[in-house]
Amino acid sequence: MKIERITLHHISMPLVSAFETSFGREVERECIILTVRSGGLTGIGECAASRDPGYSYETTGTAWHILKDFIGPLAIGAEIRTIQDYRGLVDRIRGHQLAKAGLEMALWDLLGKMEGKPLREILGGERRRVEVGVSVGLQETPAALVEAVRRYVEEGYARIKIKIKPGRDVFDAQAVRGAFPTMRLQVDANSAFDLETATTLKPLDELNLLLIEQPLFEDDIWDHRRLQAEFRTPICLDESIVSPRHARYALEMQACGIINIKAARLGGLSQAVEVHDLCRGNGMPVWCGGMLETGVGRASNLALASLPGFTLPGDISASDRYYARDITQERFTLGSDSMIDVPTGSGLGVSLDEAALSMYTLARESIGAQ
Ligand code: OSB
Ligand code: MG
Repeated sequence: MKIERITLHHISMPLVSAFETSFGREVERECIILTVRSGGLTGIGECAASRDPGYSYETTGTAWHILKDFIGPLAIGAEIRTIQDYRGLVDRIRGHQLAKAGLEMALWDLLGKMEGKPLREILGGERRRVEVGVSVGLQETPAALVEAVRRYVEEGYARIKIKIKPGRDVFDAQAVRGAFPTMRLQVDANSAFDLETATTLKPLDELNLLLIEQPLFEDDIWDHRRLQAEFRTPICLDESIVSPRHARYALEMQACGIINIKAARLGGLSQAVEVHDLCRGNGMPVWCGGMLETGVGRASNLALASLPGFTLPGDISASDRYYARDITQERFTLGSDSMIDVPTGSGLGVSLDEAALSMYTLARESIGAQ
């Protein structure tokens, strides 16, 4: 396919409730929606960079710049037959994984539409429904957290993740565990601790948690290896795994017991599948993380999570956990057994609700043919 035109939409969507982590509090979620035209078809992608450089150094501002001034111009007019052709083009751009992943998603959508196949099938996914959980942000008090968790449990979520930070860690987790003694529970620190402060987390080892996600620095795999040696509970890496190489380092160092796979953080679905394959071949369980995606990114996450190595529930909640009105016509709902159906239409299997998209759009810009 020849990429004729790429349009970037910088959007800001109100979350149904504020989402607070160790790196900040989001009331509105910003991201970039990409539409890519080729041969009469339009592919849709989502770049998960958010307003602030909290989770990642990338922001909507840096991703806009990299997409508009570097990735876009490389892709426009290029003959892209496979996703590997696209990877060859963007490999010379250092870093900026979220930006690269955004356009790659739109290309997968286009490829799927050209072939008339759902993304699940192209990626080699086997499941038609995937098991999911919900990621619950920091709340005012442990009691409020327990109440928030209770609401999600009543909605049918069978796996809960709570965010922790120094001072809001063991006590919060104990409160939730006390209220839900057998529920599948995990915690996520988003890099808020160091080796020294992480010693205070030791009581978490008594709470029968599925995993402790990214306690230490995002660029540090070695200290996670040292911490893992002190904990029975599996450490799970999120921020640290920005490429298949980093996944190999983590495996070789035994720095973690589990890896959170996010296509966005890995620079695209193709590298997410590579990490999946590597982990599967080495007996390392993986699960699909989330970035508060719109229906576009959620469709991509569901297709990815249908691959056989995803043996733990993903952070892929129903649309109404995030947004009152999403930008896709399709809405994802929680089914029985804490599962969500994987889309079956060609490509991502979702279409844009243009009115909603324009309502949330702060800026729009196109490059390429008219
Ligand atoms: O660390 O997993 C994370 C959201 C934004 C950025 C990073 C993370 C998260 C979440 C929410 O935990 C997952 C989701 O429901 O999309
Ligand atoms: Mg995380």
